[in-house]
Amino acid sequence: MNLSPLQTARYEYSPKLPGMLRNGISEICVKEGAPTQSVADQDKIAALFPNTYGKCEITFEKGQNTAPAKKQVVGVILSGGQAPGGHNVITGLYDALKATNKENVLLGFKGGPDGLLKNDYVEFDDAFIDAYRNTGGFDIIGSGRTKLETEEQFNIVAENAKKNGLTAIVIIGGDDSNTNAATLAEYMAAKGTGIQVIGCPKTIDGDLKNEDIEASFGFDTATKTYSELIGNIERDANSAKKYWHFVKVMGRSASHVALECALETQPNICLIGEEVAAKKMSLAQITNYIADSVANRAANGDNFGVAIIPEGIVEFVPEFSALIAEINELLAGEATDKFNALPTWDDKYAFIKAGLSESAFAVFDILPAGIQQQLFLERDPHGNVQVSLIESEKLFSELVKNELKKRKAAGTYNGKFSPLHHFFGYEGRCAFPSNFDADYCYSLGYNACMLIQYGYTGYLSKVSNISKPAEEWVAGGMPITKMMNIERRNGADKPVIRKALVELDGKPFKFFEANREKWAVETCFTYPGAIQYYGPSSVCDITTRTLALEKG
Ligand code: FBP
Repeated sequence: MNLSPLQTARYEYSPKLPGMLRNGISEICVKEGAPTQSVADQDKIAALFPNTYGKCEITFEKGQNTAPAKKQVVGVILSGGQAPGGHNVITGLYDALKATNKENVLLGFKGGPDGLLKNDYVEFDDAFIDAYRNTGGFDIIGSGRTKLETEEQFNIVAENAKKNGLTAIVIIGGDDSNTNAATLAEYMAAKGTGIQVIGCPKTIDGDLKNEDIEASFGFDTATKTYSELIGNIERDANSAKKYWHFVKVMGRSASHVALECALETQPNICLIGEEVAAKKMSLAQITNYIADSVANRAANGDNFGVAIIPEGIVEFVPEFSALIAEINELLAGEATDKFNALPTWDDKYAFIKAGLSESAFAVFDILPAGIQQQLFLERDPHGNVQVSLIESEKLFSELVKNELKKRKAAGTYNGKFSPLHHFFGYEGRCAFPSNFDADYCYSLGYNACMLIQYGYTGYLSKVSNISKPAEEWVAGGMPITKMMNIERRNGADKPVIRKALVELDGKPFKFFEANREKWAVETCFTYPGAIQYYGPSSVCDITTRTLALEKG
């Protein structure tokens, strides 16, 4: 393998563990806290998880390790979208297993949950693990999005687990994957398999957090990577003074990534989906909000700027979601074939006009032609519009352009508007983990081993107090059922981990809200620069602005 100088250097990096895990395995004891309850729907969740509900929160402390000495054979999977630090969860888990007992075994199941279903795995050894320490990506074993949720799938997983003598399974994933981890843990307990299941909180989207989980891993590195790029674009914009940059950033649904990047870079505009939904903002209102910034800056001679658009924005615009729901209905069943058979876009347009309600068509009609076609041409296998593929950065720049034309005609605007478009998503998901993510992930993996050794199941590996230096971090575990409630999914009530959206009364949003009026008109850009791995701790170990504001 050809190694870059940074990769070679990162192999040597020793991730920092929480203070209580630093004295060696024989010096880690466990303290049980109070029994827990789910965040809502307690009776229903308790009934669905009779074997794993209501368990105690646990914290590790310095003290004599009293866990039973038992050989562990652990299986691990990476599930869902890539997030920087996933490799370190595995290396932390491996190191802790080997430090506990050299005979312990770690199997990596390939391609996400599919690996467990197909019994496709690799056994890790030192050389294998060493090649992935402190590196980005999920290429160590790959990932996948298959959902583990049916009884039939659980039977297969249990069979394969038995075949390999597994004592525990570690699932590294987001809210859906950890919901499935809780269900699998319950299944394994109900069947008396003795196989424990532990989850680890991953996602760059930052929406797997709550009063127990302060941050999902990967959010720190991904937002730092996007913020570096946005800061560079801001500086280019401020140098050339001729472009408005519309930057879409990942985050399937929640706007945590957009908000964090805005806090890091102070752009002129940042849309927050949760606010758009709460205020029931229309496309016209959002367009006017951006156009006002463009016009006010133009009045000061600044015909340039930067706007951050969250990937999930359109689903939060009520009239847009209503339009999408109608399109999905319009093309249900055989209608899709009928639509596809129409020879020209004009014929298709007439079909759409006849099929949509007046209000939905009014929204459709103001969309740029490219977006209109995208809504009908790119659909998933069920015929639904693929909202994540909608180029919302182009949608809003086009709507703003049209609005500015009107203002020009009315004599209320006399600037120049040249938009450029960017989408930052995949660029950040496999970056070398920041020191924070390298340390946090290694600790989550190490901690997962401790939970296994002490016999826990249905727990999420938990490391808290993470806005402080690693020495002060607190390691432990939380029953996954504590984070669950009942939600409607695909027409049925399902127990799921509650997804965390941006809180409009939370400190990060409040800070943004208090400053954005000034940022919209003045040039207040800040330039975070590239992630630093070596140098003063005040530069290299800082975590996100979101976490710093949340934790005061
Ligand atoms: P997870 O929720 O699995 O962590 O993935 C999040 C994400 O990175 C989103 O930000 C993005 O919308 C999506 O994955 C992209 O998915 P894919 O990798 O399948 O294109």
